[in-house]
Amino acid sequence: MNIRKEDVSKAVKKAIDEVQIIDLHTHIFDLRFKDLLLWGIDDLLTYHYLIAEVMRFSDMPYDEFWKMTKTEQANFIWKKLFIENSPVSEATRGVITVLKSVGLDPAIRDLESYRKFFASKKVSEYVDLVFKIAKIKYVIMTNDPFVEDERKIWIKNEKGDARFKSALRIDPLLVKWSSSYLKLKEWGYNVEEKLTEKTFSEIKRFLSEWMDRMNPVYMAASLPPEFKVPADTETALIIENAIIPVSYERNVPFAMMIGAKRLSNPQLKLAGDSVGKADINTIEYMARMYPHNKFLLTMLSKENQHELVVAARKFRNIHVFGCWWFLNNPSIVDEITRERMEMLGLSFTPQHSDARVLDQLIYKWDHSKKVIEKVLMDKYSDILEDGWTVTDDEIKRDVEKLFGGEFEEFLKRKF
Ligand code: FIX
Ligand code: ZN
Repeated sequence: MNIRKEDVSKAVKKAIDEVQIIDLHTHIFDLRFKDLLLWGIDDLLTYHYLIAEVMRFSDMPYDEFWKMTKTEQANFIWKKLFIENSPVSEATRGVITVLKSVGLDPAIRDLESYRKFFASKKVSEYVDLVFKIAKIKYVIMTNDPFVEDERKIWIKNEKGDARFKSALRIDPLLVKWSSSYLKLKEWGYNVEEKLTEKTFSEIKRFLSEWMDRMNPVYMAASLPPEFKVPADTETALIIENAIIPVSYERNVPFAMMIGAKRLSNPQLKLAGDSVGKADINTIEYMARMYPHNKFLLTMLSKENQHELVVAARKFRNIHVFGCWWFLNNPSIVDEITRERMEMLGLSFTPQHSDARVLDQLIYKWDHSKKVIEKVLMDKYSDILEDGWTVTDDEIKRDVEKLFGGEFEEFLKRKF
């Protein structure tokens, strides 16, 4: 039934409330990976976003911070960011949203009682609870075969949890070839540092074998602002001679996450990465040169967003996803989502969570959904104003596309 103009907000809210989300990019793991799955209050508080924030309120030497245990770090962060200051940043607000959503009272501000709550939970039940609260259909993990703790679990070939799909992460191949080739050699691949035809074909064999093992939804790499293809660099040569052909042959898209400036402040370790503007020409070159390949794309710099959307308009083999990392703040998600919808309609995925801690699925989706809801309401209102009509089913269809449906369609397409 057609929706009246005054009921559109209610209908959008309902559809967004009910949608089962496909989370395209996370750093969480299923239970096979044991301690690699982070969850609970201490992991929430020691999230690297909060480590970067807490150091701004302190002159503690970095080393001293890193020497503390996880509990001590969490105590320090709680005191500084939640007690001595109000938690108004997006990442601190996230902790409050999680506490409330799992039934705890943020107003009591009692870290020890929160700890008791999490200590009483069984992780398997907690996974179910978080998926239920956040309304997640499935998440896509980040799976790097160069990480020993992960690799040894994949080698066992145990059956996983269908709600956790994999993504074959290949940063080491692309950005650290001078050490990664030694690992490949150790694992029995006949490669040398010099990028010969034989080496490319062995890299392809490596990728294919890991695809057989992981059945990944896509291959992915996080790339620096200087990322450039074509170029006479190891990164560009490996992409054009190994990644692109395997990606095509296996119909597994290549996800490029571009603009991460690693270890800008090395003292902050994982929290020390920064952002830089990248060159959109590389993306257009790849989409144009390899029209039968599929690319998933997200860029970290706000300054790249407009040109990325334009590139996606020109090349249907690009699927834009997520407001990544420093962009995952309500004001920026609002602006970028409007920009994308105005130029791409519903042919993009507005958000992924990038959750590193299981519980973050709750807040990252809660906050993003509120923003996407507003954008969508405005867009429907504009067309209804001009005489268009929409039904509940159409709104539901559109919302499902934005929260993973269109991504799945993109995966099915063959260009
Ligand atoms: O490269 C990536 O996948 C980044 O998203 C992360 O490594 C980053 O540290 C992060 O957590 C961003 O949200
Ligand atoms: Zn990530």
